[in-house]
Amino acid sequence: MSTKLNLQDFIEKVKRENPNEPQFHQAVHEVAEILIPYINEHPQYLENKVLERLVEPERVIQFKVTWEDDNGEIQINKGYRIQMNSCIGPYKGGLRFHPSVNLGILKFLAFEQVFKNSLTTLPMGGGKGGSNFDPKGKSDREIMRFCKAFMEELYKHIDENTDVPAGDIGVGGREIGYLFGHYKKLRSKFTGVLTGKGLGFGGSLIRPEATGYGLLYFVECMLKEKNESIVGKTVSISGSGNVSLYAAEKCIELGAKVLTLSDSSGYIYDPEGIDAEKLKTVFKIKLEDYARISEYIQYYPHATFVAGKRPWEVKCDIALPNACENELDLSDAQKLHANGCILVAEGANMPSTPEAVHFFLDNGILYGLGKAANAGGVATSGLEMSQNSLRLNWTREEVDQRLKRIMQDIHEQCKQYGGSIHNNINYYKGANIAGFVKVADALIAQGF
Ligand code: NDP
Ligand code: 2IT
Repeated sequence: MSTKLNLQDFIEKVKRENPNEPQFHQAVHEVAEILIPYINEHPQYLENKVLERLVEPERVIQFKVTWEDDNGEIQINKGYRIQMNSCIGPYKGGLRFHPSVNLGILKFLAFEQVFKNSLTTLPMGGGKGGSNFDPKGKSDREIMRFCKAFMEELYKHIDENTDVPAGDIGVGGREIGYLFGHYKKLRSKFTGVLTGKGLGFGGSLIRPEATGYGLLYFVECMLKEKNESIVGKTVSISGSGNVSLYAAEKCIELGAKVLTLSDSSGYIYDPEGIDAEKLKTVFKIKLEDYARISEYIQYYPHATFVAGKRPWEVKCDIALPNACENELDLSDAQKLHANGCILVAEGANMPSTPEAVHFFLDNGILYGLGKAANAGGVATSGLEMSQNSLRLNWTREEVDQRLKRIMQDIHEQCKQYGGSIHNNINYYKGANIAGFVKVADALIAQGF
């Protein structure tokens, strides 16, 4: 008979064994507070020490990235790949290029990815990687030289059946192109080793849009459950990157009114709504000019730019935190609630602090956590892998339909495992348990 797990003891041990990794501790705590009561009632998970095994990465790769900037100066960065868990498929997860990147941040992201990928219903394990390289202000050639130098080491550890990276913050289509080109050169192999590739060389239609679109498909499911519709709802979005822009596009298409977008300098507020025409301008600002979101008010002077603030003070029906971890804290959650917000769904990974999460749950705000709500991105990466294996390209409609079905399926899993809290589906509980069960059963079946 195994001793039951105790949350406090478990977290203390994780902290002791993984010092100085606060984001990893936070991600583990979120999962453990839901899973430990469940595991204590299911002896097979307890006896097989499944949770203890899941918090330990299968492999951590850290390497040096040396590259030359445009002034001929040598630059040195840290590169990483966390191969977290492969029991349901090859490691799968993005690469993040951002100055804040460190081991603890990537371990939190890799840990989340294991559960998220399991929820997608596709055969993908979990991983994450990246570098503390800062892409801001770098020339195109510098980005290319950095990507080549990064792949110079990473290529030894990845292939289409082992580990398949993709994009995340600071890594989009341009970077994936350079990384792919160099992998091909080093291995003399054209293979689906990365996802998010260009359409002409193995990429999938809808992959760029998938996280944002998937988020809105999930929001639609959440609202439908409450006999509500998104038509006419006001939406605050943070971020102005890949996830935010396509989330905004889908909001507009579905008939909602998008009020805000942001970046690390502040947010723009357009009281008339950012419509399809204005969003085209934002795409130009971000994806062609690589400029700041504050540029928006040069084009639309009736809008305001609020420097150094986050958009959660704006009155809205729906909030979509789509930028980065811990960007929405308790006071933001309280402001949203006081302003009548009914739903929060996370395009970003762990954007709400634990206090904010519990505030949503305790105050009847519909809360779609990232693991479930933003899984459309990696799900469509999974569909890109399938197409690469088949050596086929599916149509836009086909991929979009599959994405929609996957998001509905994730919603069903949350419903099945989550039960309800304050008359809402408890997505927090449901997503964590549903994601866990599939991985845990596979782990046990494969021995130790
Ligand atoms: P991008 O690099 O395309 O955009 C990131 C956006 O977030 C930018 O607007 C950026 O502003 C802002 N941002 C980043 N760091 C901070 C910060 N510390 N404070 C305030 N704003 C910040 O990344 P993505 O859109 O791809 O990723 C956004 C989030 O979604 C991340 O949490 C990522 O892990 C998650 N995600 C991404 C998926 C994908 O497929 N790309 C899939 C699932 C989740 P600035 O330019 O000023 O830095
Ligand atoms: O956080 C995420 O799910 C991603 N950045 C997407 C990963 C992927 O492999 O497409």
